[in-house]
Amino acid sequence: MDTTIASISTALGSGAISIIRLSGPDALNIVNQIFKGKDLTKVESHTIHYGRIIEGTEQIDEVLVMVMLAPKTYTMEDVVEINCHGGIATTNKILELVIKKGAHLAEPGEFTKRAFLNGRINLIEAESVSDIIEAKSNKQRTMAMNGLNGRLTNIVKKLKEDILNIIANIEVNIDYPEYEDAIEITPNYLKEHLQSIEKNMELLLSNAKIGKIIKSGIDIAIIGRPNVGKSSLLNALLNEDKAIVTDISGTTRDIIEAKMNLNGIEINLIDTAGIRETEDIVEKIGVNKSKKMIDQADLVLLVLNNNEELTKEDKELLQEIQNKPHILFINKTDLPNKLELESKETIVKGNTTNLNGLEELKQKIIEMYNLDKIEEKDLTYLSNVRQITLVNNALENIQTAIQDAEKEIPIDMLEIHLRNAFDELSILIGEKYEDELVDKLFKNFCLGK
Ligand SMILES: Nc1nc2c(ncn2[C@@H]2O[C@H](COP(=O)(O)OP(=O)(O)OP(=O)(O)O)[C@@H](O)[C@H]2O)c(=O)[nH]1
Ligand SMILES: [Mg+2]
Repeated sequence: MDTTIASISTALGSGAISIIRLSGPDALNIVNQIFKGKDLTKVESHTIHYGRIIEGTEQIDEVLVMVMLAPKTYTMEDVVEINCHGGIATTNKILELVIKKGAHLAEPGEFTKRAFLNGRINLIEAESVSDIIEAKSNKQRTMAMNGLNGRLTNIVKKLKEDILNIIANIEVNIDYPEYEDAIEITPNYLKEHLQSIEKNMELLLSNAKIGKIIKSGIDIAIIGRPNVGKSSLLNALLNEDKAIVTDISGTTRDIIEAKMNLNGIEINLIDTAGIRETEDIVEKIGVNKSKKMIDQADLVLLVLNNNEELTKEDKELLQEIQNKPHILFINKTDLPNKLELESKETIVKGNTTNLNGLEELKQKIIEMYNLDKIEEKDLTYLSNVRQITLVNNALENIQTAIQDAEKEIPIDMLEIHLRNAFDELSILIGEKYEDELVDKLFKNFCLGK
């Protein structure tokens, strides 16, 4: 980290202003060489200066330069930000100049990585920075902010503290058995305290499901035989003519995706090719994609035709979705009923001709995922697979320790699992880390952050 890095921090394109950011020991010197205005090495920290960027005698742009000296900066290093006119040519030109003067082109996420490595933010907070940038809805933004402002970190730290307390008491019991005022670690004491930690971890994990919904939305695959009205349903839900609808079986050949919003949650609707045996090569590929979607989607919306008797294909599909979260939509209720279905499943009846049953369908989805109960205020959730996996690992260790306590296994053996759980949570916050993993994590960030 003794190098000075530089990058364009704003989105590239036409805009009023672009920012080129530098961080590192030479940031000031580098910018000073191409800046005509005040001597930047002599100005106070956290000040802004008007001047011109020059290359030899040529003026490149009229700019404002922000000088922020270590350690009170984003990276805890000297940071200089050049605010120039927006647009690709000027912004790239200034970046090129600072690179010529010795700055290294920053990798994606490298500024935030430095903020982490220099101890200004922990890993949860660093990941939240990326989430804030990616946030497209208010709920996503609030959730990311609760990662950045330390709410999620505090929950994890409290868990760590609880585990550490038990470890400390075990140590005292082992090392100083003669101390009478030490808490005696009985299997019951352990069970009681570990179960409370277990409960809190389980809560964190079950809430993570809400977190995933807020962050990635819900993928709903519309599945069914040809001609039952899948594409019509997609169009009706979107209130737009997105997919081609005809009375020819096998109209939809490929996956068609579209987004709608339910209670502030993004719903990714996926219309698929009608599933049937076919010799048509193109249709066959489509049918295979549809089948794959049954596995991949969060929820399957199986469409049946009210105006036809249940076919062999319908029955196979009903069988296939048994172990997936699903809703049955019985379409074409404007036509005479011929379908008989013995089922206790979640069924919604309606039709896309008069748009009957669509509100009920939306309501079912809302109920299924408790979308009406997601509070805007307290959205403190684990926000990615890394975080969920680590809490899961910690939980497994706690559960093993509980079983050990029940079997009255010696406490020094049991303590190993508590230390493992503690370590997993340390990795979660980034108090313990491997360089390679951290490198990988920040590579997913956008450039300039
Ligand atoms: N009467 C009636 N006809 C409908 C309804 N929904 C769809 N249809 C008609 O059913 C036919 C097939 O509709 P699509 O939406 O293309 O069916 P699909 O399931 O997407 O068919 P594939 O793409 O071939 O798998 C069209 O002629 C639609 O107009 C409905 O609710 N009532
Ligand atoms: Mg279709």
